[in-house]
Amino acid sequence: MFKIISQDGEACYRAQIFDEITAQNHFENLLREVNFVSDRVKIFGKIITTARQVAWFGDQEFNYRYSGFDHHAVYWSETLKLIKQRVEDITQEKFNSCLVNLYHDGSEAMGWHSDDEKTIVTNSTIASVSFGATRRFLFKHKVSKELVEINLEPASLLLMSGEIQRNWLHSLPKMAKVKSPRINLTFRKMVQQSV
Ligand SMILES: O=C(O)CCC(=O)C(=O)O
Ligand SMILES: [Mn+2]
Repeated sequence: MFKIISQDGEACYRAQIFDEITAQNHFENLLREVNFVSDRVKIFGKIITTARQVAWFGDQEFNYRYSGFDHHAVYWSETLKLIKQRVEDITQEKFNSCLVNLYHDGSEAMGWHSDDEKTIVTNSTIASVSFGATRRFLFKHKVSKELVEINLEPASLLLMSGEIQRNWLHSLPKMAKVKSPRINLTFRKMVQQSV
């Protein structure tokens, strides 16, 4: 693990939490097994259907509301269970839900945001695992505007914890030269689960 942010919250990065073959298997199984659907987000009051696709998993089926929309989570798939176990072994923390994002290529991205919704336990760790194409990932401090950049490689683990969501934004910028897909999983600790 190496620290990339240690001020006003914490972020650290670890490459290769799975060997190459295991990572490739997880990636292919997720692509095949997960029922990805387009996301709907509100940007400047306008509702947009994203090309990026998502799926929610959790300890139980529940509805998670964000960006003005309900998202339905289903129980962990076998592949998700294996990945979650590895993440929990490394972090010694438990996660009760996961957002899976599929970016078909570098034209798909995620804008500046922080994961500070009321449905997430305040200051809890978010564990982000990536498979497939390597993509840039940026943090921006909300006040100083300081930028921190990291490449999220396949099989890597990025941990965000402490007050990072309160003080920093993060984004996954477009990368025109990336022509292959990437899957990202963010393991989270949610409160308020309504079935
Ligand atoms: O794809 C990524 O690495 C970022 C995903 C993210 O920030 C999120 O799902 O909240
Ligand atoms: Mn996020």
